[in-house]
Amino acid sequence: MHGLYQNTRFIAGATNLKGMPSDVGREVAFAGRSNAGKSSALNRICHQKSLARTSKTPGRTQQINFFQVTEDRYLVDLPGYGYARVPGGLQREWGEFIGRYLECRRSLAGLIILMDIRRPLTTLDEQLLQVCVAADIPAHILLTKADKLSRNAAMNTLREVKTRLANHAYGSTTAQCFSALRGEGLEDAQARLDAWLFPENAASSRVPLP
Ligand SMILES: Nc1nc2c(ncn2[C@@H]2O[C@H](COP(=O)(O)OP(=O)(O)OP(=O)(O)O)[C@@H](O)[C@H]2O)c(=O)[nH]1
Ligand SMILES: [Mg+2]
Repeated sequence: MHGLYQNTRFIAGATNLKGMPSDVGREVAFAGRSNAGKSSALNRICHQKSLARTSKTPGRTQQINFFQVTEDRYLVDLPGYGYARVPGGLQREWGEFIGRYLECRRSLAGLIILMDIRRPLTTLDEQLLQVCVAADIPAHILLTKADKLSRNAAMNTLREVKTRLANHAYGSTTAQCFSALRGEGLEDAQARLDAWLFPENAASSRVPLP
């Protein structure tokens, strides 16, 4: 049982940088294409059904939503990118907004990038990885909806993604399979969040036992 995230609650939605909660403490943001499964992953990780709104209609989350885990630790649901039916001008605005958020936000400890396991590492995903490298933000990829593939196929995709990351100088970016539906990969994802949000706990758990 993992209790750290289950009391997470929505605290603010922002459509511009000024509307964001003050930049203190630590936060981890969830980014990815529209419909990649960001909100579903957040809900699963927090053991709540409707903390973040999920939808069959892509482009549903159109603002940056902040969720408070504990006093000054947050999870952040970013608007999805790459939804074709959003007009170009608006897409650019979102891109700029997210870009500025990634570059300016001092409390951002890491980025979870979600990709549908059937369509990983699109051009837009790679652009996001480049921003992470340039801004020195650690990134971890969840290959979502892993339940849509056989275990073998999922593992093959994961291996290919890791090879591509290494070949593209995103070598420090880690990746795993994930299913919000089945809970696959939940513990690994939580461990990654723990390390970014609660480094003090990680440090103490590394103390060797006598
Ligand atoms: N089979 C399966 N479906 C999933 C999984 N995760 C999400 N989905 C479905 O994918 C769709 C999109 O999920 P969301 O969590 O709303 O995706 P999102 O990335 O937050 O989407 P936007 O906010 O619109 O950018 C919904 O119909 C979900 O039920 C999963 O692990 N397995
Ligand atoms: Mg969403």
